[in-house]
Amino acid sequence: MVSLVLVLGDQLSEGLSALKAADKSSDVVVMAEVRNEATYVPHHPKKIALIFAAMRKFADRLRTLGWTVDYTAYDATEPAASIREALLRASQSHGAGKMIATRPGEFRLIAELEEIGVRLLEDDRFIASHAQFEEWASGRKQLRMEYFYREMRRKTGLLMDGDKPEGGRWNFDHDNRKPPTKGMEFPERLRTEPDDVTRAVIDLVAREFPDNFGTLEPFWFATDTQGAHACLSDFLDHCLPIFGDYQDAMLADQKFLYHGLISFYLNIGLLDPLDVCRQAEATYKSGHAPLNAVEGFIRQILGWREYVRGIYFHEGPDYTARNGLGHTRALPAFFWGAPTRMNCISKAVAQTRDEAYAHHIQRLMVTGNFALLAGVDPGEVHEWYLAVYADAFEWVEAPNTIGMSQFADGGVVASKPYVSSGAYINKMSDYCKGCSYSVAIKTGDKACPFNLLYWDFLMRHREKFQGNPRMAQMYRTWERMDETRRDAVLHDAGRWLKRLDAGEIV
Ligand code: FAD
Ligand code: DLZ
Ligand code: SF4
Repeated sequence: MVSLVLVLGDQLSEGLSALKAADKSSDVVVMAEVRNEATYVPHHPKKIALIFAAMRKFADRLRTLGWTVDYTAYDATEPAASIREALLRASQSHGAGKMIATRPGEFRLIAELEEIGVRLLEDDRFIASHAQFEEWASGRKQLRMEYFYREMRRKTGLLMDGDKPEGGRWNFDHDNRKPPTKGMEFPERLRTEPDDVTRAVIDLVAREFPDNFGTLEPFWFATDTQGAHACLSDFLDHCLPIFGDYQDAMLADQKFLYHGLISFYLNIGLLDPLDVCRQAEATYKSGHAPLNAVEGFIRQILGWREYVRGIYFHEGPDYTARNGLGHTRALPAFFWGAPTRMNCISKAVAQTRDEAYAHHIQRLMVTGNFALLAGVDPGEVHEWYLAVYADAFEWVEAPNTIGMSQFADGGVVASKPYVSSGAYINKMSDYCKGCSYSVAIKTGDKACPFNLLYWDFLMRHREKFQGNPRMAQMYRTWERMDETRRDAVLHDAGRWLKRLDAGEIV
């Protein structure tokens, strides 16, 4: 009897476990562009276009490999409601018995498939299996990425010199994270011109999702494996050697700096994480890129990416609802492009709108830092990140947002909240130069809001954090401050937040 093999929009890998378990001579692959997936958050138009175009090309690729593919394109007048509906329809029309799929990266969809009896197979496109993560996590009080990463280095042998880390250290961040300097040169990044398939999808997305936040064109993403590999090679050749040095730098007119621009390809299955790490390691071995850069880059994938995936499944379906700091403020309208006088936010949001991309420090220390300092409801912050970035799928986005950025999981991912005043943003970027606030001013109307909110946050959560050894220094600094100054800071922070809540342009 025919079996159906579901392939989701972020499962576009020829080696997918569900495909490996099926028989191309008798089974039918089901792929569907559906309303529920396209609308569970208001995805950035570039993200929808990337996924639909890559799905269509992957379906064609499977056909050339001999598979029968039942593909439902997004029908403007009557889109299939859900993956479940598409599967049930296909099951009827093919008289299928069993349905199999690779386990989705989101609990919502796992439940939807389990309800209709789809057999779920492990997603083995990761370097660590669930069992390996659980084995590592078991019995540990704290699940810190750094220790997981070391274990992954040992397991894979990446950047290992026997049983020792290459270069004598596990982590070369000490040599990384420099502020931007004058005269830095940036390579032109490879952009992929849309072909006819992608062009048709762009037209569809423009028609069907006209009100979603985000600029659809120019559309520059690769939409197949070959194109994604070309982008990876371009990065390895031209950017990786300098990747580590300026990993945390931010520049208003340089959106990509030396970053990989590969998360969206990895997350939809066009690139394989272990292969990417091995290619990066080869650039070190050939002498093309230094160890600090290559180690830093490999850590992001072998360490952070694998770790957050482990955390999402380890913590369970209630993770996205956590709100450990009890934050309730509504997400300000400037996250959706309304005007703000804060140049750093304005630039990071504009870049997000235009590219469906922002690099890690923009996400963590600008938008994320602001939301945390201002006490925004982490559920709203989570939905925003899930919507606006082309690489956003819940398994990777939620631990980064709920955990690392908003500290809403009570410290599972981060040992202390990632908060900073304007000084950090000023050190790492050129945003403050063009801002109508002054980063050097600590109180009053001209004061950088990050300066005000930083202390306001620390005081609001004093009980929780003042005993944290990593935060003790901040509380000591506050204690040393003159009392009149302290009162002024808290007063001005309260006033600023009131203006924010009243909808004033702040
Ligand atoms: P590079 O800086 O070149 O890094 C190389 C690769 O390492 C990335 O492609 C990515 O696959 C991996 N990586 C780096 N950092 C992380 C991390 N913290 N977690 C997981 N993988 C990482 N990343 C996503 O892929 N999807 C998301 O939805 C997502 N949401 C985030 C939300 C917040 C609040 C924060 C702070 C970070 C988030 N990240 C997310 C992590 C990180 O910002 C992106 O992976 C990175 O910016 C992607 O750009 P790049 O390919 O140029 O990365
Ligand atoms: C993100 C997304 C979008 C926009 N559309 C589809 C779709 O129409 N069909 C599909 O199979 N997958 C889509 N996806 C990806 C899914 O939302 C993703 O598989 C789940 O969130 C699990 O990670
Ligand atoms: Fe952002 Fe403050 Fe700098 Fe303005 S002064 S860009 S608000 S950090």
